[in-house]
Amino acid sequence: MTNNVKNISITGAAGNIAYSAVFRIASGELYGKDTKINFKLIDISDFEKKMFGVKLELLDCAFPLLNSVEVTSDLNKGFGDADCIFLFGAKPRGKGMERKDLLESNANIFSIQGKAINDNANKNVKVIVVGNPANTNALILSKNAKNINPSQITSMMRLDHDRAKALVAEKTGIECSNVKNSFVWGNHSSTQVPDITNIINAASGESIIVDSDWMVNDFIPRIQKRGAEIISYRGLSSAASAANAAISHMKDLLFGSKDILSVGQYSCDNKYDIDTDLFFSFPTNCSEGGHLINYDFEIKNDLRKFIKETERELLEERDAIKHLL
Ligand code: NAX
Repeated sequence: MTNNVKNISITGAAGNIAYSAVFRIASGELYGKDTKINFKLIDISDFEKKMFGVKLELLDCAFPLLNSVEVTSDLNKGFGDADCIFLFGAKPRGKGMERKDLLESNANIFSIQGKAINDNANKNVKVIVVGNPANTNALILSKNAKNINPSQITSMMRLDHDRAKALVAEKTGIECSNVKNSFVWGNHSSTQVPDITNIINAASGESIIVDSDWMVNDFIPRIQKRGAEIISYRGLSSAASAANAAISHMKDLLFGSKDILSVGQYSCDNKYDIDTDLFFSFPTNCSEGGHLINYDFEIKNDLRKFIKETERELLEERDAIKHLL
């Protein structure tokens, strides 16, 4: 049996996305069938009992690769020696809560978590921020994890990316896996800009020409509001698809991918005239080892004005929490 062991920390471990993710990770979907896993499940102390239930279910699966499961609300323990971290936990918007209050309470959570990751995680740790507002939470986290290179911290845009690909596949009849060079710019919010002006059919190598009316009037708003559409049918927000996206995102960061991906990342040296101190989604390719390479796509069809709008929203979010940076 294998001697490889990885430590995986997960916040929001009593929540819905975590419940869809942990069993898949424990079965070997992230690190493969040759690596054992130590899980550290983290949530607030009120939910330790619920996390304990998740631990029991994990044990009941008798996964050959699952080495240990620890349940904790102590961040120093929870992030100890972590090789990779999924940050699903976040405070939801409560009744009567202003957007600014939501930003601020999450900023507090992510500044504390940033320090704990900095002090306790493996120095090569990879971190994905999923809890909303994911991009601004990632910025706060990064500012507080002073010894961790910002490129090791990313925010999740993969669900938006996969949604866009799937909708193009449905519209054109081309298999999903053959839709290439589709990606999403900006914030994980309703201002995000899904961009399908460069797509190709990998089977034929030919460009896929989409109707620009459909793109602007149907496709872009549908992707921007897809989260709300799911809630309107399920009564709950996306969980299994979000877990799937988080696992795919982390796997690509760990092992590399030749595809163009959408990754929320520190904008410090971007080529697109976006403010250089944000977490922003760019079209990206990951080398093995997770080095992020921004691609030089031309911005077409007036998408520039939408991209400026999503940047403006991120600047406003940053302004609202600037005292915590
Ligand atoms: P749930 O409400 O089911 O679970 C959230 C969990 O986080 C709860 O158990 C809560 O106790 C925990 N939590 C809160 N504060 C914490 C803290 N300080 N430390 C540790 N845990 C803490 O939400 P779920 O459906 O799992 O969604 C999790 C987050 O993902 C939400 O913020 C949601 O908005 C966000 N999403 C982000 C997506 C993205 O693409 N970036 C898509 C899916 C999802 O909407």
